[in-house]
Amino acid sequence: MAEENKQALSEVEALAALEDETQMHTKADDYDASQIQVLEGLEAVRKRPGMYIGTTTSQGLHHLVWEIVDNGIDEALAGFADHITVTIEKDNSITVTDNGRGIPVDIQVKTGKPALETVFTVLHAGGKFGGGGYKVSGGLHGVGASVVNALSTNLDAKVVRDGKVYAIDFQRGHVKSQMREIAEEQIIERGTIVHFLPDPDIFRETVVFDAKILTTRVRELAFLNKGLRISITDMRPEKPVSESFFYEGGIKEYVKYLDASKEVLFTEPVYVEGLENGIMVEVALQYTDDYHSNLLSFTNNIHTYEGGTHETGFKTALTRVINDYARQNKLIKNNDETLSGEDVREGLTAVVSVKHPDPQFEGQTKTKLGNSDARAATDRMFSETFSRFMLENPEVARKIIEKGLVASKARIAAKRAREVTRKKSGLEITNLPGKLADNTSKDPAISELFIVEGDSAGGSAKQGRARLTQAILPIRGKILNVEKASIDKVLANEEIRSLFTAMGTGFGNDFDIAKAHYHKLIIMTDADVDGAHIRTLLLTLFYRYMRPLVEAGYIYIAQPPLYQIRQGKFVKYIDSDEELQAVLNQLPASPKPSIQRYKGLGEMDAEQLWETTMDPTRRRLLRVDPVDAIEADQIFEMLMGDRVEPRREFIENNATFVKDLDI
Ligand code: TTJ
Repeated sequence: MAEENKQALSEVEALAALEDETQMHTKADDYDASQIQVLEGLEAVRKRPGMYIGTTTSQGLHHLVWEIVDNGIDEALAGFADHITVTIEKDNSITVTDNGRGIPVDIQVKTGKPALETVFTVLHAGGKFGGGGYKVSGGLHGVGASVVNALSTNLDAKVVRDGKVYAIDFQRGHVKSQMREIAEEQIIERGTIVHFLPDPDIFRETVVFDAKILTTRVRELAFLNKGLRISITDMRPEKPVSESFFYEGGIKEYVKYLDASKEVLFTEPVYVEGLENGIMVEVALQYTDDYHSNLLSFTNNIHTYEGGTHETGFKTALTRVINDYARQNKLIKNNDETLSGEDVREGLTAVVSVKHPDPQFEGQTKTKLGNSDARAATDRMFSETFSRFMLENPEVARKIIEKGLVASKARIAAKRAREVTRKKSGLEITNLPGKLADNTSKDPAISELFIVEGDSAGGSAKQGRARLTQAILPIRGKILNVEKASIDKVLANEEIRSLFTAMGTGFGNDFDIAKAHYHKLIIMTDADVDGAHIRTLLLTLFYRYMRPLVEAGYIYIAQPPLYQIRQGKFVKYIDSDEELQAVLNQLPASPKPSIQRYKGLGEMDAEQLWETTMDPTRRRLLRVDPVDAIEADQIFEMLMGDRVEPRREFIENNATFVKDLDI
């Protein structure tokens, strides 16, 4: 890896001078040498694509788009472009354009080639050349356009400048047609056009792009880069679908978007923007009547899931400014009442976005910012503006502090409740809930916990189960909606407590997935509206209080059948009316098949429940996808919150998703 970098860097150094160099001096030897290096580089990418783009699954496929788009964003951040387009073509190839200066087309001295070729044939060249400014393309995954080229069956690039169009074509990373001026019609006034078709030999799982994934990120990029227009078009449907995103207010509008279905504390989100030591900091925040907080942080447009210095700087400043103001205005009196970070973040929606010239990413997934100067810059700039905001808006300040005080009281009550529970359990290590029928194996990897709606189905499940691996926890009816309850209420709830205890993981901040007693948690509810509601309540609980379980993919949904058809010895379980019709059409007319419709799990006996829903060799479990956190947050708010209008809208707009959830 180090060797590779050195190699790439020497090419990059050559590129650094390119803006001044226009003359062509090609030495045959140099040309051959660099040509060999180039081929070695791109062959390495094709041999081990995972090393460069992480994975060759659908995720890696979509990654290619961002590698190209990031270059256009760099041009926009440098101030030379304000419009980027992304097009999914009919054949699942992608076209990306910007209206910037265009990749340089003149011949460079060191390589004897135009940069337009080098950018696509030399590893890392894309991310580094040009120098200076905030390069998103050099960030987390910025492996460059050459990697995309290596992993595409075909890639062609065009540069439009001074009324001329230059083109170059590649095939699996190799130049197919040298750069030349073409007489083609200009589809853009000026700028760069890159078009590529991912190689199905590399992306074996799929080469089909998901318009939703691309649109979500394109929208996010527009929020993160105010004033930049990004359009996306899907040419595949009969009638092409086009959307264009442009946010004058940037992340301030992002916060409004995130809170669209929520009750907010004040009309406009607070917005802070500043530059210190070359670090650009933007913060936007709003408070809602929620009980959790939704804090998103970004560095150079990369979502820093694991947080980092910018996030810490923001959090520290928020807690300090609010407490200082509260003390100065006698809203809190003594030190006992000091609001904790968690208290002041209850109901908070915030986006923190920094642009750093040299970001250091750390952590397990390299999504944690490590630069300590980002902490100082964010803290200073945010606290200055936010304390002024508090002074100028005393009504809002009072509301924020009152909300924090309520949160603080609830948290203290919850802590007491927890201490009492601990004492009660005494020396017993496992104080498992009485209703739980545990499995006999102590190996979590093979252990499954069924959460079963109703005592009657719970009884059948206990009888029918595989004792070694399957544990049963019956729950009665609707559990508490945690979306609308403070933490002390949640912890006081018996049903929820027994679930936490059975899982063994603890909850909230104390949550430890390593302690999970079961690696499969299977929700088994009736196939009706009530069952769907209970399932959503449970999913909300897992999402808000045991999120790592969701992210680890431990949560499953059982699928009990709707019908049983019987004809002589023939027995079949059926999931839908369509399937029922299809099977009936295939069966001989006599003897008349008998159809049983299951209204609920409770109607099945132990054996039927085992056969249809629990037997690992026959059941069809749905795994709950570790959904994108932002989207899930909004979906739960929408489905479980107070406001009806957004819920209706959501259901109308997401008919398929909702059908899956049966809501
Ligand atoms: C480099 O320095 C001289 C002026 O142009 C700079 C440049 O490279 N600009 C540039 C690159 N604009 N757009 C790109 C670009 C756009 C896409 C969509 C893809 C790629 C690989 C580069």
